[in-house]
Amino acid sequence: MPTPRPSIALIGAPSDAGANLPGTSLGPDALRIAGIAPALRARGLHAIDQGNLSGPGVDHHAGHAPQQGFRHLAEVAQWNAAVCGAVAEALAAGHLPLLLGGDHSLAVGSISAVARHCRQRGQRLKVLWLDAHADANTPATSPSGNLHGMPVACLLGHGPQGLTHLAEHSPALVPAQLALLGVRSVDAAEKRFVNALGIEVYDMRYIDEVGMRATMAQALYGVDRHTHLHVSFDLDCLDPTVAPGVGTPVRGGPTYREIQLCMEILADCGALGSVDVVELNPTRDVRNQSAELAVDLLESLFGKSTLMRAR
Ligand code: 6HN
Ligand code: MN
Ligand code: MN
Ligand code: MN
Repeated sequence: MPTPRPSIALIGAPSDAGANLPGTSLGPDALRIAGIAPALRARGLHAIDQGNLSGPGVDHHAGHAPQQGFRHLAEVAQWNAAVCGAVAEALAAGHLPLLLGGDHSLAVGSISAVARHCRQRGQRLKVLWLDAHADANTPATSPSGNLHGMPVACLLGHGPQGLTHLAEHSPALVPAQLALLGVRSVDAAEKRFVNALGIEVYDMRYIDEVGMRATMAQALYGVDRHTHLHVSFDLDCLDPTVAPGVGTPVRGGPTYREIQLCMEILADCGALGSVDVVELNPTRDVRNQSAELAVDLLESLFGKSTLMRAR
């Protein structure tokens, strides 16, 4: 018997408070213009667009230096509290939350809510972090003070109280619940942190050497249909030749076909429970192509297959 497919709650979080540049605040609407809700509905899914959350704006042009290692911490914490609340509500209503970012710091709020939900139900949780970066800086190591470079550390309990205790229990995650994929730009201290904590990393060298299929088999080892799989998809994971619309592009990412295969394999595992799509910066994009690509890849993540024959 096929498992019933939950309704998808689209939650817009138009913030750039954690980013290096202004512009990710335009991300949710660019994804809507690229047709995210109708694309999911065309797959027979029930997609409910809950509109945008509200939160404080920041003035990136003011050139504020980091304070105690952070830029815009109060604003980022406020956005994350709103995201955490909205994702928790969606999960409680039985929906599959799809967070439309916004910068990647917002994943602290969404994953804190997901982790609490799983903890309460005794459900196994796996978080797959698709990103060019490790996002594992702490205020002591961050070269920029930008909070989108710190969510992994915050989720593991290393960060400011306003981001480590969003859903009471801290740390939200233990390292074994997390795998990073697509990584190719890591700061020196960040690398030490990731290795010291023993976080699973499938970097681009690994993907080049073993291929996406074997990489995904490793990354999904132990994930079954009873697991809650959270996919935190930073669009800068993709090669900038296919997805230029991001604030921190890094060359040498997966090709269109490689990331599509990744999405198809994720769909096949049948464990998808929540998703973030973040770091889309329409001011850096070309004719909304990165938003359209994100929609295309989300269709694959939600089960659209390029297979000709049933397996
Ligand atoms: N992202 N490691 C750099 C920093 O400033 O900490 C870049 C972070 C980019 C974060 O793309 O979500
Ligand atoms: Mn400022
Ligand atoms: Mn990121
Ligand atoms: Mn990134």
